[in-house]
Amino acid sequence: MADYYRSKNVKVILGGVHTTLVPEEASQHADSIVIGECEEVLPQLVDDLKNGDLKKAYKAGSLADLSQIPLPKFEIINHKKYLCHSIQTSRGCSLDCEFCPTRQVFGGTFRVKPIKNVIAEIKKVLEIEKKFIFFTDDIFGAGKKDYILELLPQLKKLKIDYMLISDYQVLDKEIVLALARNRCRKLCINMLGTCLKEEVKAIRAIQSLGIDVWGYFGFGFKFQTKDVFRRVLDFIEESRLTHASFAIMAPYPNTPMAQRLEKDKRIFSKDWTLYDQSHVVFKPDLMDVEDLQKGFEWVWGEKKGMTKIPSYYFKQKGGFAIAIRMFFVSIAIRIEKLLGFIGIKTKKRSK
Ligand code: B12
Ligand code: SF4
Repeated sequence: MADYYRSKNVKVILGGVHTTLVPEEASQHADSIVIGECEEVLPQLVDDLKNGDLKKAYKAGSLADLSQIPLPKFEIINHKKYLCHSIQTSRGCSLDCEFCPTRQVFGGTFRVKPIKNVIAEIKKVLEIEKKFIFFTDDIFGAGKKDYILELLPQLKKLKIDYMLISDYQVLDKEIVLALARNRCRKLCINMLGTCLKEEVKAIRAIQSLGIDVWGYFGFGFKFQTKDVFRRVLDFIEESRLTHASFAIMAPYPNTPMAQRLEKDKRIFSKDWTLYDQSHVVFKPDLMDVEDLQKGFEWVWGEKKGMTKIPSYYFKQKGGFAIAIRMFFVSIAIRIEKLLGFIGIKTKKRSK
């Protein structure tokens, strides 16, 4: 696409995760690239563009200070086309997954946006349209409990329904209860296909507090054998997940996973169009390439119905429905002991 536009004399500037991972390659298809976060360098880039002095590459001297990022111009988005508003509260992550490509973009640190800025952003999108909020953080709060516990009650005051992505490694009883008390409606949990009994119990406990749980399953981990697909299906049934999504792990360039597999000469394709998490591009540890590809396709086929997300999933609930739900939550909170299962340490994601 970049080559096409350049052939029509349109200036092409590339940025984002892929460009940051392989800047030399991206550079061959662009007039200029931005490596890493763009906030610090964007004003200079625009000036240079105006003055006909565009540099080949821009890279910020430091990670962005999230307290200085301006309020986004949400009004220029065509909101009718989206089921929910996307809001970001943090950048980076406190975990250390071998396959993760975002470390290079956001550094190895976890940074949060000041709560007053998050609230200002939410108020602004609500002025446009009152609808469901999706927190697009890698891992909401990443275990920064004081931040989470201060933010959540403020979300409740705004009367919004919201969903977020998290991981067993950073969830604990206190956080889950706070989510339930403060109108979190959906919790997407990264799943390694370990399918432990403790995970089923944790999911059922969260559901009993009125939070709908979605599972994001990854395939191709070191410890997985070809029976993982059947086990994941049984796990979904047992834990009564309402929605699941499946991905084949991809060794994105320059990640620790890619370096390890590269060393063992196990990556057999560098065709980036296959790095969509639906194709196997490396030789897995405990199964054949074909087992992984076929197993992944089989799981999607079996769970076709539940992988579609109906738009009513995101409808903001009315006052009466919320009152009823909070009544049940207050009862459910008495069964707090169930939540002892949260915080389970699953096998390290890189294994
Ligand atoms: C939220 C999210 C989603 C949401 C998006 C919802 C929404 N409404 O936005 C959903 C769940 C839909 C999703 C789906 C998928 N996602 Co996703 N997602 C993310 C997540 C967690 C946050 C994205 C985000 O908002 N980042 C915040 C912004 C500020 O960061 P940024 O985009 O990198 O932009 C900064 C810089 O990179 C740069 N920049 C970015 N673009 C550009 C462009 C220019 C011109 C310039 C100058 C600068 C620049 O400046 C920005 C500000 O500093 C990221 C992880 C992450 N932390 O980025 C994964 C991530 C982007 N997703 C990923 C993947 C693989 C997918 C899926 C393919 C998964 C799947 N198998 O289905 C799909 C693809 C969907 C699609 N059609 O593209 C991978 C991508 C890996 C890669 N090498 O590209 C990531 C990195 C997750 C991971 N840890 O592996 N995703
Ligand atoms: S949970 Fe893992 S994959 Fe996700 S951002 Fe953190 S380190 Fe990366």
